[in-house]
Amino acid sequence: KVHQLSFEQRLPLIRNKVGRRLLEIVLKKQSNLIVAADVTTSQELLSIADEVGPQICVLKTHADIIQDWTDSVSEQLVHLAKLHHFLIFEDRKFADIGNTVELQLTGGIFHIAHWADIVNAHIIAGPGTIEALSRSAEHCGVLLLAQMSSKGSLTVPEYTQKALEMAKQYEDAVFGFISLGCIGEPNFLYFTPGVHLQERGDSLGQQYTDPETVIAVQGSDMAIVGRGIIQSSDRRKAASTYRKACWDAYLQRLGD
Ligand code: 5FU
Repeated sequence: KVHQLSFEQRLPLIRNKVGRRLLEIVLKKQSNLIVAADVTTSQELLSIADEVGPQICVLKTHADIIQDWTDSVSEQLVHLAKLHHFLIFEDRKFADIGNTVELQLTGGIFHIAHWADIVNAHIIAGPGTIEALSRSAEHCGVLLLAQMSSKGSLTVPEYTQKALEMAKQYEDAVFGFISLGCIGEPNFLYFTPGVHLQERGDSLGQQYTDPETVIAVQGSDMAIVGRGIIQSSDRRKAASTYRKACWDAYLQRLGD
């Protein structure tokens, strides 16, 4: 199932306001590129945010791999997000019972709910996980993991279908999915990791697809690129190349 509605046409169909804000940014910057800033120091994280910021709609973080995380890091990140007009997606993949998720979201040393615009969750523990996210992070948008890019992933079609059903029950909070392409209706957005222009995979089960296949053929909306950009010697240039490849693939899908 591949949607040919434009982002302009889908914007009013999206119930969650972070999802709508994201599409406004996507349209304004002509960018459906998300960079996964998987580095281990706050200095690297902030310099990547500054370098690729103008090219992206979302910066995806894993706060728990930053060795020197403090509240000041999130403050500086939020500042850069405002400066370059992107949203921040903490890829924490919440997966526990609602009560624990609430504590993980607000407590610890990361205080994710204070600075993340987008968070995500596995559906393995049932709707309590999403209930907790929608209650304790009402200004956040939520993505559900419906499929994963890694080899041997257990997200069989029935599981993916369950993710869709759960999203429909929490449409005020959930505005999209982590999936390999379009798996449902146009009132949700589809985010795909495992995107690379050169590589086919890594030694730990990651599987890569190119932007054109992911967006134009498989019908995904947003491409998530980590090492394809992060490991480049010129990150600005790499981000600009990927932005264009992802946007052209979106235009190609509309034109098909
Ligand atoms: F949910 C998923 C998934 O199924 N595959 C992923 O690769 C998330 N990811 C994340 O996307 C992963 O945690 C990395 O942050 C990023 C991919 O990075 P890469 O360097 O482009 O492989």
